[in-house]
Amino acid sequence: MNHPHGHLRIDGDRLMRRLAELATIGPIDGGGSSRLALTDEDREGRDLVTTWMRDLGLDVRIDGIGNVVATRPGRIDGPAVMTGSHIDTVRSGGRYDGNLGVLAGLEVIETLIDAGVETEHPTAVAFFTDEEGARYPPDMLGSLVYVGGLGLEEALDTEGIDGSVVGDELDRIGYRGPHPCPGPAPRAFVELHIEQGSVLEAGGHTIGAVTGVQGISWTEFTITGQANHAGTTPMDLRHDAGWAAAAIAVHVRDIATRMGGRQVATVGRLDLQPNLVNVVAGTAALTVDLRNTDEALLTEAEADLAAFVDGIAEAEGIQIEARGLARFEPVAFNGSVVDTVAGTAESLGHAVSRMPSGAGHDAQMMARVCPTGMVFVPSRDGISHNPAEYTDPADLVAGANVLLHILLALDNDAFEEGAPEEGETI
Ligand code: HGY
Ligand code: MN
Ligand code: MN
Repeated sequence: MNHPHGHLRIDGDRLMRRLAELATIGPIDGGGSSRLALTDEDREGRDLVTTWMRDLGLDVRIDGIGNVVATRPGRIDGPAVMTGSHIDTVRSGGRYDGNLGVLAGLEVIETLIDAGVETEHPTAVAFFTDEEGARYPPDMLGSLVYVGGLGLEEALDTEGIDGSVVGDELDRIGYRGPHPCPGPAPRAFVELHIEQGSVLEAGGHTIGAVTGVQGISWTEFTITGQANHAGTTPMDLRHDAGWAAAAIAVHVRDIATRMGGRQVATVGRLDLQPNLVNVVAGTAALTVDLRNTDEALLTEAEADLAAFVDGIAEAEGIQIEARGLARFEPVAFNGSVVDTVAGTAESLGHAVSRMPSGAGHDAQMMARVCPTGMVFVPSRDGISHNPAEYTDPADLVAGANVLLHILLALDNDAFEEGAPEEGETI
C-alpha cells in the first residue's frame, strides 16, 4: 500500500471475538442467529453494539427509524467517510450476513484509534433498521428512510407479518431516536458483506468489487376461494385457494426457468387456511420475490406473473389481491469507488472479481446520496439465510483490511461525485 498507513492491519482476533459474541444473541441450532427487526433479540444486539461504539468514544446518534450512526471526528468537520450494514437477521439467519459489515467497520475505527491515525474527514460506522424486510417489508427499510426514499411517518406505520407496527415496536425496544430522517449524506459509503452466493468461491477469488445490486420485486398475493368438504365437493365446483397458490408457485419457478440468465424467482411464504387435511382451502396467502440485473427483464417477469394470476382467478372463480411489498430498480455503484475497491484489494495481494450483487443491501440505498461501493468476501458453498452460512476467518479478516484501506483512500482521494451514468449496467 503506497500511502503512509499502508502497513496498518486490523486486529483479526478482536473482530472474530465480537462476531462470536454478537452471535450469542438470538442463537439458533447450527451456530446461526435469529434477530428479526425490532424484536427483543434485535434490541439486545443493538445494546451490545452501541455499547462497543460508546466504549470507543464515538458520537452515537439514533434517528427516528432506529438507524444508528457512530462517528469519530476527523481533522475537519463535514460529511463522513461511512461504512456499515445491518445487525437484524432473517429467522434462519447466519452469523455474518450484515453483522460482518458493522463489526468490521467498528474494528477499522478502533484500529485507527489504536494507531493514533487522524483522518481528514470524520469516519462513521452505521447499522440500519430492518435491512432484511422479513418482518416489516420492504427490505432496506431503515436505509431507505435514511436517504429520503420513504417518509418517516409512512415507515413508522408499516405493519409487520405478525400484525405489529414499526413505530410501536421501536418505542417498545427504546430505539426511536431523536435525530432527523433523512440523515446527513456521507462523503462516501462502502459496505463490507459476505457474498451469499458461490461466485467468488467458484472463481477462487477472495474479494468481490461489487459493481451494483440487481432489481428486486416483492409481491404478496391474498387468495379468497371457498372452503369446502374435500370428499363431497366435485372438482368442477371447487374454488380452491390451495390449488391456486400451488399453481402460482409452480409458475413462478417456470418464469425463471424460461427466462434464464440472471432471473431468479422465489415463493418464500405460503399459508393456507384452514390448513386441514379434509378441507378445500378457503383462503391462501403467498409471497413472490423476483429479481434481475436488467430492469426491462424484471418488468417482463412481473407482467408474466400478473397475467398468469389473472387467468387462474378467472378459471377457478376466486379473488386474488396483489399487494406490492418492495420494488427497487437495479443500482450501479459509483465507478471510481468500485475501482478503489478493486485496486485496494489487489494492492493487498488479493484475487479480485468485479460482480453484481444478487442480494439487496443498504449500500443500494446509500448510492442515492453519495459515491458508494461494496466489498464481498466468499460464502462457503454459497449458503446464506441459513445457520450453515460460513466464511473462512482469513477471508473475513482480509475483507476488513481491504475495508480499512478503502476508507483511508476515500478519506484522501478525490473521486467522481454523484450517481453512476444514466443507464449504466451493473
Ligand atoms: O432480501 C435481500 O436480498 C436482503 O437479504 N435483504
Ligand atoms: Mn445482508
Ligand atoms: Mn440477508
